[in-house]
Amino acid sequence: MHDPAIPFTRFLDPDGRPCAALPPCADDAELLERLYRQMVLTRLFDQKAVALQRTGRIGTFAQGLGQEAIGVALGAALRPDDVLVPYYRDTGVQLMRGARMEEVLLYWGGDERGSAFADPLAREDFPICVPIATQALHACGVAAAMRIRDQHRAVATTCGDGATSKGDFLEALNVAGAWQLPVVFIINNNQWAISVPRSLQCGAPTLAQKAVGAGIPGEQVDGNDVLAVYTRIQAALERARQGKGPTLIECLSYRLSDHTTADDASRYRPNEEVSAAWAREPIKRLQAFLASRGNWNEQREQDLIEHCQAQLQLAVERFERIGEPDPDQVFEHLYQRWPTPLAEQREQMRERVARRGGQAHE
Ligand SMILES: Cc1ncc(C[n+]2csc(CCOP(=O)(O)OP(=O)(O)O)c2C)c(N)n1
Ligand SMILES: [Mg+2]
Repeated sequence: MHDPAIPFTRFLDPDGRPCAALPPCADDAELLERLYRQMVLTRLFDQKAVALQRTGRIGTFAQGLGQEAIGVALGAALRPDDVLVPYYRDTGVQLMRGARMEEVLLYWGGDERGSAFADPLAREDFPICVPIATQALHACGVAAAMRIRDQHRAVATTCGDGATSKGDFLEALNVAGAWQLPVVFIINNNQWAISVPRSLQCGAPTLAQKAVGAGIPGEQVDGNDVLAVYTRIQAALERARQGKGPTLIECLSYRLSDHTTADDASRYRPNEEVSAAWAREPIKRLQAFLASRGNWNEQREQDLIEHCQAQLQLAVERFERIGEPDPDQVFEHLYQRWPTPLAEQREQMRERVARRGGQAHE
């Protein structure tokens, strides 16, 4: 839904045809190709991750099927020294920030090492946040630190439509507005919060207008139009870096997949709604636009898919070669001063591990 007081941006219609005056980035063929390639890689990564979950090699996984434009646009708009504070449906942007595919798989395999990004670019980014909306406040903390240090950097934080109903989200908007923090809130409105539809989530026509009460500009973009998402996020990040304050951007998209691999959306979601949403998905849209300008064809598509599959295969092999974590790690980074009962538990665990010949699992 829209609201006359809330700006809405879309440049490409669902068939990839321009429906408004195009922004300068539409002529940047290199950028558009990069966005396209990353969206395809994200989608293929998702497919691979689901296959790994189905064969018991990783745990629960949250796909971003249909929402690839949001993460990829954000990844392209962020500068190396900005900070990303993501939620769990953010593989697209994480990969662009330098998180390695095997790290993302490690994380979803329940291994903390997946959040210790090796790439220096991603090192200051936060790990995936599963507790709904709490990351919005962490993002404000980071943004406040940047302000205090007088740095010209920005923080981007993401969340779902459901997360906007949480107190944490509203408190974060409030403090961001009160302190004029360099933070950009990006809502991935995929229309569902597990089985709760957007229509039941909130009485306001848009989620973007929640910004108004906090004194923050709020706007909507077509989250399936990567040009719109990129243009508006880039402007908001630049505003934040220049000390002009926070922005809230609601990206309208659709969750084409189940909520996670632990969900079966066919139990609560009409098939017709899902098929209608497929007609608006972001990859086909950018592909059609690129093709209309002579910048994409069937051969390039096939080459890209083969290239991505080969990259994925190598990442899975690296992931499977990584040994088990040191069991001691479950006790680390929890307390500044070590509590005695935990010391006993750690000793007991070490003895058991030693009895099993160094294997944490039997
Ligand atoms: C504090 C908290 N409460 C409940 C949950 C369980 N939970 C996981 S995902 C989810 C729905 C979130 O929906 P939305 O914010 O729209 O994000 P989406 O998954 O659709 O991207 C809920 C309630 C949780 N992870 N954390
Ligand atoms: Mg949602």
